[in-house]
Amino acid sequence: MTAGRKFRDVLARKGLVEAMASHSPLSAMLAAEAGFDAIWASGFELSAMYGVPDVSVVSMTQHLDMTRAMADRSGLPVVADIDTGFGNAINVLYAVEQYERAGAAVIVMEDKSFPKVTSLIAGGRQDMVRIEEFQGKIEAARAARRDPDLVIVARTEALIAGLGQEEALKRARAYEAAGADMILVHSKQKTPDEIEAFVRAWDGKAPIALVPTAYPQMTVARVKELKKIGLLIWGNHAIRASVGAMRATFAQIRKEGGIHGVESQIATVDDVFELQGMSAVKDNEKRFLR
Ligand code: SPV
Ligand code: MG
Repeated sequence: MTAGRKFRDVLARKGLVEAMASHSPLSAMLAAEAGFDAIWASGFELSAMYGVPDVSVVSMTQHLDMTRAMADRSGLPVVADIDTGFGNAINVLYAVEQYERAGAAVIVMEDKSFPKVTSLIAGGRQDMVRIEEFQGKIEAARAARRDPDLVIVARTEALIAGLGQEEALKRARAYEAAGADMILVHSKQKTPDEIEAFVRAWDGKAPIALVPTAYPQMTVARVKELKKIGLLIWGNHAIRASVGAMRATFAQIRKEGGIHGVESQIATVDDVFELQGMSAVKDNEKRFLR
């Protein structure tokens, strides 16, 4: 079964796919262990992992390699955040071919111009491409997929750019007309109002994807009440959890002059061995090493 088919099956069965952000194969494995349906191969998380801003600095190759490794290790469908598609429609043709081969189930492409600026930053430059240009990019994505089940998500940044609901709806309708399977609408409002108004006004057939980072009051239960949502992305909680945990641990070791105090608070070495599959290594040593 292809990755895209697997994603579509979960969507059909559950009505809502819940994806957790990841920046590494290990974080993707932990998301799978926690019971999420899919992995969000977040550009923000990977950029942060490299210690650089999410402004098209991380290359397609870096993100693609991580997508492949996360799909391989987690076994979950991966929702690949390909930002602007790394250029124009010609770049999109190449990118989609590569991401499908890397095992991505879903491709999310946003209607900002390359190089992009991260969406949630206060006062960020949020330059958009023309609607017709983005329709060409969606058509290129559709033309490049070999598997008809690979899900193409068009993400509009109209609300992020402050262009308002009418522009967001106009773009979403145009992107659905160009063949997008799903529409992601992003907002940085501190409450769900803006997004809920959009969802109520949405008159298309395509399900909506949300990333409620800025408006954490949006729970799974509330999303289900909205009916039209097909994909819920917890956008950056793997990297933020890591930053918090590492900071606290490092500070405590410095303060206490040793590692004795943190011992009971962090994962055991055996726990990490288990994640790495060391028990299988031991079994295989018995079987094959002579
Ligand atoms: C990401 O996680 O890379 C996203 C979501 O695109 S956001 O950072 O909120 O734009
Ligand atoms: Mg992103």
